[in-house]
Amino acid sequence: MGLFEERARRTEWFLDARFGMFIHWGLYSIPARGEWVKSAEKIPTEVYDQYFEEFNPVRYNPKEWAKLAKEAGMKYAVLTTKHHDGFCLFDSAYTDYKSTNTKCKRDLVKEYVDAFREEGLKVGFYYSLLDWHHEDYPHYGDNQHPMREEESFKGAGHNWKNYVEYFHNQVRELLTNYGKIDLMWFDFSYENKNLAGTEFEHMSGETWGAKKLITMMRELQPDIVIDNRLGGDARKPEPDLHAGDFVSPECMMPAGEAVDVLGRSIPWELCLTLNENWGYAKNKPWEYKTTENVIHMLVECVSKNGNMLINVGPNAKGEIPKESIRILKEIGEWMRVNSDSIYGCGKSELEKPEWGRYTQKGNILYAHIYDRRVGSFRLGGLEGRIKKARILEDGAEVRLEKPWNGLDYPKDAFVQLEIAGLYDEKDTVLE
Ligand code: JFZ
Repeated sequence: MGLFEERARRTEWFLDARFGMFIHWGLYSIPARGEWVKSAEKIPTEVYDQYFEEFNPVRYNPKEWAKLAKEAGMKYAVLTTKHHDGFCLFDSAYTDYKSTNTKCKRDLVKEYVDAFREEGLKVGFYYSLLDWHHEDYPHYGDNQHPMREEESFKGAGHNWKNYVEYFHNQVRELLTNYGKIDLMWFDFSYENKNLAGTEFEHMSGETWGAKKLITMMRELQPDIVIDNRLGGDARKPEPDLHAGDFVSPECMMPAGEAVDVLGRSIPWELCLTLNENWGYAKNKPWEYKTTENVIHMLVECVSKNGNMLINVGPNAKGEIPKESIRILKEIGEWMRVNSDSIYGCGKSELEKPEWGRYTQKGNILYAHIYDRRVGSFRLGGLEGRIKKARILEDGAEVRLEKPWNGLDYPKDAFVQLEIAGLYDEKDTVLE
């Protein structure tokens, strides 16, 4: 099997799932100004260490997180096992900078894995390639580290090989000690100019020892789905070994589906904050996105063959913010009656309509109607092809008017159209 086919096989559940929970949690939940706070405010290590001394999430109960994710209709989750600050939420043998050495003494990753598994959700790990704590990670003159005045990468005397070995070892731990792991989310590759501005550091691909890393990972967890932030080209007909199984657009909605150079669809996932912060931040209620907005973005992703990962940033006590809980529960209410138009669905063969979005699964076309029209509702390009039309939420019949194929519909109704005559029985594969 070629790498393209292997990717397709591995990502089958992922494409079916469409919707997951991202969890950014770590020491930075204490200052509550986002996960970049150490770098953004140039906080010296000794000062940041006070959060390590203090960390004690007494109300951490991942079973509640898992229940919430499930209630929202999410099918998988991704937790920051280590973010850029280097703090590990798991009991690693390779560092002291870990949750089991804080007041709480708990392996937070283990409890997360057990809780989400129990709810039947797929389990993923986020792991930061950057590490502002490890002494061999180059703390050079870029915006990745608080000590911007420090020496450049090449001159600094950091033992890069040590760091690579360290993080490979940690990935091995993560993929050995916690049972089956469904997804790995590395973050991130970049190009960096040294202080003198004379050289570029390619913090990507083989700089991370990517091929060796991936080979090890595939041995430990043959089915694991991996993101594309190790670098590598996912768009080649035969994608790079370290290109990953899905692409992760830069926190923005792509214009259309992701395709390789041959025009074949590539799995992708949009990650999204509810409040402009990944790590916990004290947000005002009005800084949150609206539920409707988030649902529309989920639909938009699916209408472009993509997934959506919604972020929550639990606080220092281990609780997901109330506003996030409210939004996720409201999404759950919508999903309870409309998830048929999300799971296993993808891009429709029809153009984006002016009144909303289409998603499609086989010969069922889901019309996500956002705008009320004047008079009856006109569908373009479907004349004579609709066998029947139903409201997805309650199964109610929607009257079809000819010759216009106009529909009477309530605003925000989701009309399930079954299209007749498009495919014959044998030919159900969409292109
Ligand atoms: C990264 C992290 O720096 C951030 O803290 C958060 O974890 C987010 C999910 O991932 O942020 C990025 C990384 C890469 C890009 C954008 C944001 N990018 O490729 O443009």
